[in-house]
Amino acid sequence: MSIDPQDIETHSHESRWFEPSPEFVAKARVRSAEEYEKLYRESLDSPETFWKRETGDLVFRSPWKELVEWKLPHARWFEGATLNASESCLDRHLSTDRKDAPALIWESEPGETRRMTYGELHQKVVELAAALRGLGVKKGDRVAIYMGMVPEVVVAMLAAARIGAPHTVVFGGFAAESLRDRINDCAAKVVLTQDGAYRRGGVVPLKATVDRAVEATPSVEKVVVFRRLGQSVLPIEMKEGRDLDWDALVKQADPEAGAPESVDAEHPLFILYTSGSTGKPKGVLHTTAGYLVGAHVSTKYVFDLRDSDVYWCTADVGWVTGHSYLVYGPLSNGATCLMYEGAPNHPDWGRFWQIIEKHKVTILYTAPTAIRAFIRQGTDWPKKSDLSSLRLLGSVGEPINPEAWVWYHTNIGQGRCPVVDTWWQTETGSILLTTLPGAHKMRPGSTGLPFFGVVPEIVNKAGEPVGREKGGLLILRRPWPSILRTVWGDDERFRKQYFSEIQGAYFTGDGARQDKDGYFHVVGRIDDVLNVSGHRIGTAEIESALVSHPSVAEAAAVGRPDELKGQALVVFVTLKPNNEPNEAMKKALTEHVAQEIGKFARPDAVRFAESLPKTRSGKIMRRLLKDVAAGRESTGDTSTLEDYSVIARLREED
Ligand code: 7RM
Repeated sequence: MSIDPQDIETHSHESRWFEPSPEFVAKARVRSAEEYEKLYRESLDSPETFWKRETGDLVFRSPWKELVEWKLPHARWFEGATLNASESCLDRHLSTDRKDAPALIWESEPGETRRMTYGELHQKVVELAAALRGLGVKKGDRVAIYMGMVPEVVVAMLAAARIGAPHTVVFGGFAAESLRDRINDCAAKVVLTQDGAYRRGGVVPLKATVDRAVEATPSVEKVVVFRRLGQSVLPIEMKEGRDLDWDALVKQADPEAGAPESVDAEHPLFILYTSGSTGKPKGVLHTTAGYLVGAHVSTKYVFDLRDSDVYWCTADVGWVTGHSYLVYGPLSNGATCLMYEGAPNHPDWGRFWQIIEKHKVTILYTAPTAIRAFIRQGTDWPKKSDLSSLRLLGSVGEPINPEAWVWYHTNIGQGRCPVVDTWWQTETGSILLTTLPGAHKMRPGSTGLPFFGVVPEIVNKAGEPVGREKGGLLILRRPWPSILRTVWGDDERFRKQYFSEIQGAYFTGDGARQDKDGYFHVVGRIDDVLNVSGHRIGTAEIESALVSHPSVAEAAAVGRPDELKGQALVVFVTLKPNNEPNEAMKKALTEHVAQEIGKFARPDAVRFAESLPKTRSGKIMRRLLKDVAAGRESTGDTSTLEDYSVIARLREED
């Protein structure tokens, strides 16, 4: 950690409350702050009772003997239980009405729709599981998945889980080298892919990328190819002896061989790679029972799911949000999930809203980066569609600035839908900080309160609580079921990264504060916290002040080494259309920040940018902007950067 986080200053003047509507509350699972408090207390004081009741529907083949064992830094949950995650997500619904209810409604980028009931999805998973067994994939072998957003990617994940083979999904935007490194790190035996996918009207050649990656992956024996586009749209080469056609393979398989493997609670379910600021990506390992319980219970309460809901999580399956809230959480709850193949602006910026109207989506879960992009395009787009089916909105991935929150609540939720701002990480596996939509009032920019079983605290470097209205490090005092178990192949890195900073606790890497009402505000990665003339301030605070200016669409704040001040404040700003990036604007924005936060936070430099460098899941990469601001080359992992030309352009403008 580069700075002493002791006194991150708190400058958000947000004090507004928004209440869920009485109609929403009346039907909600948890209807008041008191009810939440009771359940929360139970989850901490009588965890056995709490988790026994809340997991009753998950199908444990044998019950657990010990709820949790916490031998720092290793947690083990539900020891003694055996289960199969695909059985919990699929088989358990077959004896109910859900068998014929849609599990997936798929909207392709060109506009086709496919529906798959729980019965049909189950059938496909059984067949592929049998086929994988036929290829010699055994319990414990790793299966890599490099696909787009098609129902078959869900089939692939659940089929791997069915035979006890941990999957590693690699986002389809990664280049061959990144895919190769991830396959090699976990020594995957089989790669599941597809010929290509539609994206922004073009075609992404996934299979061709796999071809290049597997030139240097000795562990890979077979590549199974789903034909999404067909040979006439995107011709691909199939290598004799290595590459197999998905459909042909599945046809030959004996469905009898697709029975679920019984696995122990702590059996690995998946490895998901997440980039560190330096060094190679970390393979975050999640295990079966704890992860599934975390995803299942949080989905049920945070999204307050009903059988009548059409639930849409816009995240790609290549990210943890796609794993927990597109696949394991909603399917284990028997939900109907919408899945969209393409880009939010194809063929135009109205696409999301048309999809909501067309499929009568009731719950939308998306990211601040998308919301800010929509704001930039204006309110005319959502106005063109009927959004009256929506009843609940969610946000995840970054701090959402109050302006964007209110825009989302007003223009998409039409003032009617609660917004849950959910904080969590790849490592946490499931949502840990949030409001519950029918129980809590909401404060824009705040992620709310701890979810059941979660004990967050804000501390200084010595691990002492800093109290309310003070910034510090966000840590978690107790293990929760879906905590990562290790970094694949590097337990020492796991210990160092998460358990060496604060004695006896999990360190999130985030800076945060609790407001006077106890609501948590995450102000950004602690490495990004700025030290401006002795004042420590989270990037989110400055960015939020900038975005509250009517001309600003998006902003990123970083520090630049400065001999006099220690750190000079440099802000990168993307303007809304029809605004001139000139000196007058720079001055106006500088004054605006001084006004909103204080003179000490007046930026030393304002730089205009067409777009900001982001990860492929939409997070601003401040680390790279810091290098641009300091005029130095970037080192460290850039494989997650969405568009390298953004950085090149920023450097040119220097
Ligand atoms: C789910 C996901 C994790 C990091 C996390 C934070 C930031 C995520 C919020 C947020 C403020 C939120 N996993 N973050 N959600 N910050 N408010 N609601 O994003 O591993 O990719 O990223 O994202 O910094 O540590 S992740």
